[in-house]
Amino acid sequence: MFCSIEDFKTTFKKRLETKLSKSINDATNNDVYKTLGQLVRENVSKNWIDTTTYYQENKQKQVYYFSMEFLMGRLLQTNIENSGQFLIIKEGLKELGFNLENIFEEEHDAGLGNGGLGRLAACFLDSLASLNLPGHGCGIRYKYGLFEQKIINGYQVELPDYWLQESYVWEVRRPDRAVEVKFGGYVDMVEVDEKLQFHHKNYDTVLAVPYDVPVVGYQNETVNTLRLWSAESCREDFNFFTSNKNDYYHFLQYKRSIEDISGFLYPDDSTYDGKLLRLKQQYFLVSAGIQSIIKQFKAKYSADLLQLPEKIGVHINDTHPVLVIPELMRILLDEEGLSWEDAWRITKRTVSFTNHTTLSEALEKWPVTMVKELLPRIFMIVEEINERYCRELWDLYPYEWNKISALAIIGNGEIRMAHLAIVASYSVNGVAKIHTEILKTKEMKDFYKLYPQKFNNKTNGITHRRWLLNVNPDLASLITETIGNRWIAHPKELTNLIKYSKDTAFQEKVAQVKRMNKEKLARYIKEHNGITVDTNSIFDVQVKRLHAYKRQLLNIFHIIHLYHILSENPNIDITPRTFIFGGKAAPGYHFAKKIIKLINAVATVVNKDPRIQNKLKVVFLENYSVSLAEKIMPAADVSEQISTASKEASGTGNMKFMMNGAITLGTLDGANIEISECVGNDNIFLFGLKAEEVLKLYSEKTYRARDIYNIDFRIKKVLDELMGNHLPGGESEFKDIYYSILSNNDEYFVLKDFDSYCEAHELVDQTYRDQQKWLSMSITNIAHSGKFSSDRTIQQYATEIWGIRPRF
Ligand code: 26W
Repeated sequence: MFCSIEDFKTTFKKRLETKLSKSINDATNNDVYKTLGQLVRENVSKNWIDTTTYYQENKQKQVYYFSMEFLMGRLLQTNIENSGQFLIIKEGLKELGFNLENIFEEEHDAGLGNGGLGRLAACFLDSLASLNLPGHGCGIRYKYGLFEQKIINGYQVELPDYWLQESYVWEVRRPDRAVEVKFGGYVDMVEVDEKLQFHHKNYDTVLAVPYDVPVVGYQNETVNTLRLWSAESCREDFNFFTSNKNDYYHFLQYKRSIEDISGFLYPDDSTYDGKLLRLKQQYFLVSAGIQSIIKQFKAKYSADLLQLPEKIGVHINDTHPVLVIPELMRILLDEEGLSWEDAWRITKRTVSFTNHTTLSEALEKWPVTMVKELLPRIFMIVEEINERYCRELWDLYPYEWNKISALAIIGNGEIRMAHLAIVASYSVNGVAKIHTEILKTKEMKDFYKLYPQKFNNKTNGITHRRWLLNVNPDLASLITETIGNRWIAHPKELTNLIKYSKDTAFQEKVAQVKRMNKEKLARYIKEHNGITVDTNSIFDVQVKRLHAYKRQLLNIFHIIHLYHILSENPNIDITPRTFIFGGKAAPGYHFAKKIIKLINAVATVVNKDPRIQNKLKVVFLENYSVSLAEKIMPAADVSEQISTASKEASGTGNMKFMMNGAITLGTLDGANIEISECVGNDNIFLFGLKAEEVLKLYSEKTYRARDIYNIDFRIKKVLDELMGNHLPGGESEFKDIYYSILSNNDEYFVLKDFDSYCEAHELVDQTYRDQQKWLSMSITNIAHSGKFSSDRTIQQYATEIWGIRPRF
């Protein structure tokens, strides 16, 4: 730790000289970033070692959060703030001629996730460490993270994200902790002393090498670990080499195929795609993680594996790591020699599971043939779990074949991963109240009847340290000036702001901060999109993955409608708006990519039409990512959360916006419902069908999108625009969107909710004119956002699911 600015400056200059052979006068921002990153990591090392040693010596339970995705973003700012060295470093660098904010920009995002699920995992790690809780992440060190998005000619183009090009300052490679993961081959069964033994033979071995990243708690001396596994070929490859007739090229190909296992993150967000490489990735993560946990456990508790559930929790982030179940069983049965009954009891009491979606296309089902071939022993175990479980079902529901086969883990030649997760875990949770209710009453209804005690809700949260303290320092200081700094450790205390919601002096200060943040974002937009936006306009933002159910289409239809109104009547009195979009589409998701093109096409037309007189601007920000979100959230006035009710499990962007004073314009879906309960209906703009209404329309099949098209001339005009030749791209560019609405009957009720959405926008427009009212709404949102801190969420996981306690 640096004890003074002078101390920092001296150490920093010395390091720059020794590591990069540069003097301070020659150093670039990137040199400063690398040097500073190294120093900060070294500074947290002592606490990291102490925390790890404490966990090794102390016998308290620890949790491992298994996730295929950790969307960490940048770490320099968090690590500096959390280790309490911000002021010294900022001042020191300033004296050396550098601006710390610019240095942050040098860091490449660790984009090891797609969206909500991966970012949630990152927020959870921050809260675990900040609450001194013994919880660690276990993931994959993908060589390529989520693709980089470029917009060329209005279309999304994907480029590889080689985030490791310039070495990653936060990681420590630990080859001594590497483990072997086995794929393929066959299983030999032999009977020894009337007991069956299983010998896996002729397999391919992959070496899993861990790279540890410190997770620094907020000014509290706790540093937990995010362990990311990388696939490498191992020495035994030599056998391959010699047994394959010295075929060097073949050998290199084989090596490459092994390294490919941790080669890239699958860019699919919410659609399951049964690719063999993805299955390999899942087993690779799970096997490496569980082996290393068991090794550590045995070193600490000798061999009493019956104690495992009291000492270790394994949490699975959606079904992607669900193979932890058969893998743990395999180790307990085959390597540790436990009986099936003991192994099963231990496993069931160790694993807990979160579901993150009800979209049926996202539910993972792996073909039996694929699993059998790639993971022969794992398949046998899943089969045995299924058989025993089906026998129990038979006792409960004799002769009810249909019911039993619907509930089975294996059916129609597939393994249903969600079923396996529910049956073999002790806790199943949804991520917002409505989502958990839908799981209990609809998607997982029969399982809820079987195991009511397993189901519980844990409404998502976000770390207020990153999403308020770090990204919006002026708002954070204003809050501290007003109510003191206890909210940083106890975010619920933000409610103390409520009494200032109507205080005009405070309102003016909040407005001033928002104005400055908007100016900053406006500069970014000018620089990156070449568009000048009016900072007095309402910044109306929808940033998230592109998906039909999230209904970016509803938003852009409304913009086209506003454009029609304004172009017909340029003098109409509307509050100027800047509509900002951002988000990536999965590379194979044709429809989502068309929506990106449509947004950009509308932007081209609207932004340059003189009749609009700058009252409307449309901006699509390229490459939405954690670091871009950090620039957007503080500057937003309106947060668009407009999914078809019942479809968005929770949403977490909604919480980030709210915390920064944006007002939600949303449907009663996911966590919007809880946000509206907290702030009250006067402080949110709600519209659209409710979840029950949506579900009813689906089941009754009475909805006819074409009827709305025929009756509502505004909608007709908007849709016809898609088939006309006003928009760049020509007549056939948007026909798929047009037909998805009219021929495929508008699966997500865009037309049905259009009128109500327009009304809500009218209200936004009117309300914004009354700045006092608007600011009071904005402050009320900030004041209630503490409930959506991931500290609250993690506290609930810790006490209600995992049973772990803080170390201080
Ligand atoms: C296997 C393909 C696949 C990939 C990702 C299937 C499913 C997913 C995720 C479950 C999708 C996801 O990110 N879900 C989001 O999780 C967030 C955190 O809980 C929620 O806030 C979002 O509502 C939910 O869509």
